[in-house]
Amino acid sequence: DYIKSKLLEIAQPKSQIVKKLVKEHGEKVIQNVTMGQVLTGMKGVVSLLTCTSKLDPEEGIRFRGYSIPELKNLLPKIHDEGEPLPEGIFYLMLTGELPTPEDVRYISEQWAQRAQGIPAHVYDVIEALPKDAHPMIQFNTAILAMSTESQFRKAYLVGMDKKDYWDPTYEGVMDLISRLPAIAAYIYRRVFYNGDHIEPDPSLDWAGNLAHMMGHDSEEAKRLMRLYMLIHSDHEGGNVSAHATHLVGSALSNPYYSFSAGMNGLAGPLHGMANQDVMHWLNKMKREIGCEDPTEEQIKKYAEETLANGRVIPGYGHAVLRKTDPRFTVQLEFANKYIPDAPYIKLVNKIYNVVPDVLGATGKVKNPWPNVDAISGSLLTSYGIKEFPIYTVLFGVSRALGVLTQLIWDRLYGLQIERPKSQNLRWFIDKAEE
Ligand code: NMX
Ligand code: MLT
Repeated sequence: DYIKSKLLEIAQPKSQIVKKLVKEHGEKVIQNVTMGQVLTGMKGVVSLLTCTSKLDPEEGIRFRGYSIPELKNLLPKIHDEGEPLPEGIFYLMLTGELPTPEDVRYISEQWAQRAQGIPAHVYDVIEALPKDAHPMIQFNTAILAMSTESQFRKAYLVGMDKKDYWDPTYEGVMDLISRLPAIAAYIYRRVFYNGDHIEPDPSLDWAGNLAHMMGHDSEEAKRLMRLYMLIHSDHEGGNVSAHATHLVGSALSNPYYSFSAGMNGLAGPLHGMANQDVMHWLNKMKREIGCEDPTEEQIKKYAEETLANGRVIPGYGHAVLRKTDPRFTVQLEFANKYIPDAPYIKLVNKIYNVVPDVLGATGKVKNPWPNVDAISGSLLTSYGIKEFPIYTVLFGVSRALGVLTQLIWDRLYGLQIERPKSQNLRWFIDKAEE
């Protein structure tokens, strides 16, 4: 595997730098941490080393320095008019370099081949769950069940030098990523299409194959899936799914355990499940107002009622971003280009005109602008993928690309177990009085 030798070459000097920083600058103070930060979710506390992507509050995400609009031009595509292949962003996050079309083809082939190795018991485990178990429960159970295949654990037991941990991690990550589309599609067809499953097409790319196995075989649906998989892939290291994956991985838990931890976090309504909740919020609004096309005035009133009832407006706000999420914008541009008249997209636009002011009027919401989830479900629905409970699973398939490349880098850097200090309430009260 030429990617492995390339990776080692790139990583060796970097891991030396990490060691040197710890040894020679370990005592350097890099930040003051306030009590408020600790008691409100550690926002802004620099406490992680992440190389795959970085989030600017105003500009949004950059993957290894490249913004989403830049990547739309720079990453290889199947069709000139199409969307970049997620294989390309995986390569970029892993190596820090832009891939050639050959690199992308190589990864596509690797994943198609590795995807054939899903053990039979994984499907048995899914089948043992009730059909109405949320797809995220089924997805995560399948991920854990796949950890019987972990090469990391086997190599660890044989007795492996620490400097080689990254190698079986890489193998596990490649296997796991390759298999997620088949697992997600299996759950989708099981829950929503009476278990009428569709075989993979190994000639297709990773995201195209996912759309195909879900039964959405048009070129348009595949194009949307490529975009979806690209933009959800990473959001620097501190978001719940990335941080949980990293934390559990720091105990040298294998990639399956680590990713499963991340997916448990993604299933929370303040994180990845918000994409499903947006659709519930929208549809409840239409039902309560009693029409398919509510006016901006009606939407405003409904949004105000949501807040008055002590609920959040899903799809809006962010812990880091302070402007409209570029992942929202790129989806809106896609929708305006291909399906400008879709009723859900019109509704998304109206909500965008109204909700920021409603949230701004509270005086407490730090970011009143839409995030990635404010539109992704409406876009999927408009392309015929109407089953909302699968949306967070799709987010999870994509998120694997970022959090698992970072897991490989955690091992390449030789990072230690994560173990921050906690204190009880007395300690904080005493600090306040000091
Ligand atoms: N609707 C209503 N209230 C909100 C919203 C919102 N969309 N966003 C923030 N607030 C409230 C928040 O609950 C908090 O209230 P309180 O002081 O009573 O606890 C207050 O505003 C200050 O919160 P912030 O500092 O602005 O936001 P925080 O960093 O704590 O949370 C989110 C960030 C994303 C969790 C929050 O904006 C939210 O709950 N949004 C809705 C859910 C959502 O869309 N999540 C998806 C995020 C993206 N993703 O895919 O992961
Ligand atoms: C994400 O994509 O992880 C979300 O926007 C949440 C975050 O960045 O905190």
